[in-house]
Amino acid sequence: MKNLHNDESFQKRIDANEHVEPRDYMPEGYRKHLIRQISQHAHSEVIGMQPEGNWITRAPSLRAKQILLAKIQDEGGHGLYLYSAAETLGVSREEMIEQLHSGKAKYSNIFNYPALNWADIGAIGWLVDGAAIVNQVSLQRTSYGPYSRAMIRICKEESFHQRQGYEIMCKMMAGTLEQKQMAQDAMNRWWWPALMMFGPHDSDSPHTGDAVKWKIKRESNDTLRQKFIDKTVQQAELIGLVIPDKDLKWNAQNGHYDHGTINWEEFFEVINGKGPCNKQRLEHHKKYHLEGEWVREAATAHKMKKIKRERHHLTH
Ligand code: FAQ
Repeated sequence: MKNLHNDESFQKRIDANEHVEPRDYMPEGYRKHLIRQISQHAHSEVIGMQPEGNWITRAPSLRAKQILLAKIQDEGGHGLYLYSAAETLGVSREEMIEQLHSGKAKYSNIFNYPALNWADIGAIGWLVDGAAIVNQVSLQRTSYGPYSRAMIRICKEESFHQRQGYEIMCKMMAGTLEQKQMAQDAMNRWWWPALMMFGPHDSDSPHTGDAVKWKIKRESNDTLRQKFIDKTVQQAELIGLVIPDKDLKWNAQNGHYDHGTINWEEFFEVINGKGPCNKQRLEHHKKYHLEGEWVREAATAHKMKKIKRERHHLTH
């Protein structure tokens, strides 16, 4: 069945749960969808280093600093796996960065909010990585081979990140009244944007239809959001944090938590460039991208020399 060049045989492969590999036939829409999603995912990992990077020098202990440093380095690595996975679809790293800088490519809404104090580092690890991992565990079974394999590696590291954040929240909730208030305040600010990370409701998500048909998405935005809510509410209760949603309640009939209305107006403003930190995040990325140009040049020159040397060995 492999490599038959038409959309019907492609869909048969998808229905049979086969992985699609870079040289296999794929419909143009499938390729485009993946380039958009994987590059946005990669940009999110890299831009996501900024709110936390800001706290490396102010971590409250050497232990906390080492853990945070390792976590942020992991995020950079995740970005690299994902850029490489997207490159297998025929887009270059330069094009993807250019699309990020021009605003054509998005990155996750969540990284446009500020990390104001140490409790925010706990909330990011616990809620943001916690939401990311629910989505990424599902994406391990995505139909595109390189994306799926990148997700398997990423999930191993992401579960450590979630625990790092939850540990900070646990410590603060066992601390002074002021620390408890800081943790609750961080929870109040990060909860709703974390729910938005899963994207619009299924009924308002233009890409879900194709994504589910092609098994790029194995579960819908709402299904994943619900999974995240169900497991996180219990973790919050365990340490005495209150979920900032007066409509949140256990629904014994369907075995899930019902939640209040998400502010989609805020979501669309943020993803369309009008969040609290959009400008700052992009300017920072552009500045350091420019400053790193000599590194890229040197690395490319080194690579070219190596290729020439290897060719020389082969032909002599
Ligand atoms: N933010 O039709 P759908 C992390 C856009 S990794 C911004 O539902 P789709 C690790 C969407 O692009 C976090 N935009 O779209 C970490 C589309 O607009 P477009 C990143 C969003 O693609 C932790 C429009 O809305 N993870 O955090 C968002 O089928 C800590 C309509 O939406 C991923 O990217 C959003 N949240 O589903 C790092 C996971 N949601 O492109 C550092 C992979 C939707 O047409 C520190 N991505 N939009 O202009 C996905 O699973 C999917 O792309 C969704 C969106 C679920 C995000």
